Amino acid sequence: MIVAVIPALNEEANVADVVRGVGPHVDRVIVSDNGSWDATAERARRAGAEVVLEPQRGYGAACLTGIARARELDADVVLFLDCDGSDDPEDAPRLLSPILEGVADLTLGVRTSESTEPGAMTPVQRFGNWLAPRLMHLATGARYRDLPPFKAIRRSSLDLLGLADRGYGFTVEFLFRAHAERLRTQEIVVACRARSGGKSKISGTVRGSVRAGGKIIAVIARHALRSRSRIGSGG
Ligand SMILES: Nc1nc2c(ncn2[C@@H]2O[C@H](COP(=O)(O)OP(=O)(O)OP(=O)(O)O)[C@@H](O)[C@H]2O)c(=O)[nH]1
Ligand SMILES: [Mg+2]
Repeated sequence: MIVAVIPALNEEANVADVVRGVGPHVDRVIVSDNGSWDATAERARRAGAEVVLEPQRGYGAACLTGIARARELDADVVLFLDCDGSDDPEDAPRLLSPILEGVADLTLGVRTSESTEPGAMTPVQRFGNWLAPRLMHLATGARYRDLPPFKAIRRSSLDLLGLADRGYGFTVEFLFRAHAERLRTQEIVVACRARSGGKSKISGTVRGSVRAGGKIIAVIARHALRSRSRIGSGG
């Protein structure tokens, strides 16, 4: 069974389109509602999703609660995408097929400058998405091109990762753990569109960018120290 997990915080303007867009490509759609105070949950249900509630704020917290539900449903493959309309659900089959064909455990939707709609990312966001993979490479040798919200993973591989970051460090932890577990990974270029409605929570505000950037750098530094100490101890 293929389950889509969509973290959502106040995405009433976008959730129905995202759910309806991805629905035909998966067996179940889970919207992980991060305590929205708008009509996100109701619109998600009406569009055909199952809604799980994660009252504690945080991108990672919302993703982890969605993962827990996917496990209960005994998903074989989990597809993650954002709820702001920036990921194009029509790219889902290209992310899913290497996993379904058995040639990859993880597929990452990479946003390149050519595949990104003008204005879809702020300069700060572009810089962050350029810098973070470079720091990650320096820290542990992991090579990635992006910090992708749109990705698919085999359930058995996801279970190996032991993910726990409840905030903006979620994606970085995901990638580091995938590298450590030597998952067969494919990076696949996907579209990045402008948020289709509603308000930006991270990159659109200075406070959000600083908080997310700081958290991402802290998680990278933690993994760098861990990988040094492993080298130092010969393991
Ligand atoms: N920022 C943020 N997003 C959350 C949270 N919980 C769930 N989300 C969802 O996570 C996804 C990514 O958040 P976005 O606000 O789009 O973050 P972004 O793509 O970095 O930046 P913008 O699109 O410019 O806001 C969206 O679907 C949000 O609704 C949370 O606590 N904080
Ligand atoms: Mg976004």
